[in-house]
Amino acid sequence: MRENRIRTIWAEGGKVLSGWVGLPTSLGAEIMANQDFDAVVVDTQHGMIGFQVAAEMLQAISTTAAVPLARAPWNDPSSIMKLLDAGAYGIVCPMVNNRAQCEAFVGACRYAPQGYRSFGPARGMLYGGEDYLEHANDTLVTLAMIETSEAVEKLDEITTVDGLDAVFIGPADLAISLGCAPSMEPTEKIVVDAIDAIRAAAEKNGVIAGVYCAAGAVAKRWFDRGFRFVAIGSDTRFLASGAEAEIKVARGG
Ligand code: 3PY
Ligand code: MG
Repeated sequence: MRENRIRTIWAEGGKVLSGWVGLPTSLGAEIMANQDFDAVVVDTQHGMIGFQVAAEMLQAISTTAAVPLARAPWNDPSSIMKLLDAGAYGIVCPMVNNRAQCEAFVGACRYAPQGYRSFGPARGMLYGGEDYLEHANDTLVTLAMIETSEAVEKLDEITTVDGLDAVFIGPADLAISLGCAPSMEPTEKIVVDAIDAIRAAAEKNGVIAGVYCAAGAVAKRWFDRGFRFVAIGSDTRFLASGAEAEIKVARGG
């Protein structure tokens, strides 16, 4: 089976920088994947993306060295399994709040006996290879989003679930859940402390700590603080900020 570069980078002690796409376009996904990202996440939760377009976007990302990942719309086995069948090499799962939810998520990504994924990896096998069934459980990566106060209270039970590779912080939902305004780089002590606790629990229990952010400078700060999977969002923001910057220059402002 084709290697999952994310696993290789982690095994070497390295850091994974991921892109994040929410616009429903395979060409857009291909453009992002041709930049120097290690991976690109197709966001089917908040992106304007249905399943068919998501599958085409995964195909587009697969023409590059970036690892194709997807965020599921919810912790729902049917959408998780369809995204894996479409060739996602890992799943980011929103709102994983306790052990039972984490086990349900990880189990949906693994074939028996480790999980309960149903077999039919139509595109997964094209991308991964003929021996997909033998190696998928050890190749695909699972990233559980920690973005509620309940999840912060239950960090130990979540981060000790067998087969979980990483936790991934959604800073906006986490801030809201802790009574603060949503932010891509929260500064309130209660949220900063929660983020530190998530990273510490991940490290203690041998899973990778990841976080979403909206700027390269913030991504660098997270890497410096020990996070080993950072996603910079997103295609929509890059499009708007690129246009805004050029317009400002053109208008002499
Ligand atoms: C959050 O910040 O809540 C996210 O889910 C990032 O996409
Ligand atoms: Mg969120």
